[in-house]
Amino acid sequence: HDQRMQWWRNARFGMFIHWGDYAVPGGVYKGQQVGRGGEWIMNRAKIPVATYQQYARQFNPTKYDADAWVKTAKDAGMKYIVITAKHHDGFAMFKSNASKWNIVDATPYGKDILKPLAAACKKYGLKLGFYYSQAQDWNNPGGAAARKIATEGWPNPDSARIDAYTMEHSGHWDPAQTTASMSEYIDKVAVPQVKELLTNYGEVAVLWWDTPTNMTDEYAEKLQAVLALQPNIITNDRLKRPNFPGDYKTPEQKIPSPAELDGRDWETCMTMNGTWGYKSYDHKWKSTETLIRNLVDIASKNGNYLLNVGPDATGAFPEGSLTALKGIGQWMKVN
Ligand code: JFZ
Repeated sequence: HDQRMQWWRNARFGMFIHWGDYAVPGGVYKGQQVGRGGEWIMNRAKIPVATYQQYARQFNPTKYDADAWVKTAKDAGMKYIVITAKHHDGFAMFKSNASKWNIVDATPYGKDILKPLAAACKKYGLKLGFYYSQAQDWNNPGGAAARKIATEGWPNPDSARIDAYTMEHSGHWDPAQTTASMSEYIDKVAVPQVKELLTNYGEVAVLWWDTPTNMTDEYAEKLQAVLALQPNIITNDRLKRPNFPGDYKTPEQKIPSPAELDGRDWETCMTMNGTWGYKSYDHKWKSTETLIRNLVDIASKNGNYLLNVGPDATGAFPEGSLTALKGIGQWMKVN
C-alpha cells in the first residue's frame, strides 16, 4: 500500500475532469435552467432515456485537444488527472463493446477521447485516473438511480406523475431503465467496461468510484477483482460502504479540520464554480486566491486537492477555469 501510494502522497494537486454528453444541454432543458450539477441534468429534469440519447447526436467536440489539456494541467502544477470515463448518465467516453451508449458509437465525433488523453499524460509525465460510476447508470438498463425527486432544482411540469413513478421504481423515471436487473448490469456493463478501461489505456493510476447506490458486497467484489489488471492502481473509498475503504478518503467540496483527520490518506475534490459538469450560465468562479489558499491549506494537512474542470461540448475548457489555472501556475513559479 505505501509503495503504491507514494506518487499520490507527493502529488498534492490534481485535475478532475467532468466531461460527458451532459455538456451538450449545458444545464438547460426545455428552455429552463436546471438546478445543481450540470452532470445530473437527466435525473433532475427526469429526461426520458430516448430524449437524452438525442444529445449524443450533437456531441462533436472537434476542439478537443488532449495535449493542450494536459499541458494546461501541468503548467498549473498538477501531477495527475482523473477524468469521468463514465458518469451517472452511463455515457462511456471511450469505445466500449459492452454498450453502444459510448462516444464512438453514439456521436458524430466517433472517437475515443481517453486514448489521446492517456498518450498526452504519458508525454508530460502526469498520472491518469478514471472516474467510473459503477452503480448509478441511468441509460444502461439495470443501473441504479439515486432517488431524487423531480422538483428538486427544477420546476418540472410532470413532477407529480414522475415522482410517484420514481418512488415506486427505486429512483427510475423511465420504464426503459428497469428492463434489466442490477446484477445483469454489473455483469454485462460495469465489469466489462472496467476491464476495458484497465486494459486499453496503458497504466491507469487511479480508479475513482462514485455514489454506491444499491451496491452489494458481491457487486463490489466483482469490480474489485478487475483491479488486478493494474497491479499498482489505487482507489478511493466510494466503491461500496461499508467494507470497501479503498486507499484514501474523499471529503467533498470541503477541507477537513485538523480534528477530522484520522491518519488516513485523503483527497478533497472541488469545483471552481458551482457545477462539476459544464453549465453554460454558471459564471460564479471562485477567485484564484481562494483556490491557492485551499491548495496551501490542504497540502499543509497532508491531503490532495483534486480541482475540477467541466469542458464544454466543443471540447474547450471554460474561460474561467483557464484563467484560474494560469493564475495558479504563476503562483507556483514564484513559490
Ligand atoms: C458525486 C456525483 O454525484 C457528482 O455528480 C460528482 O461527480 C461528484 C464528484 O461526486 O456527488 C457526490 C458524492 C459524494 C458526496 C457528495 C456528492 N459526499 O460524500 O458528500
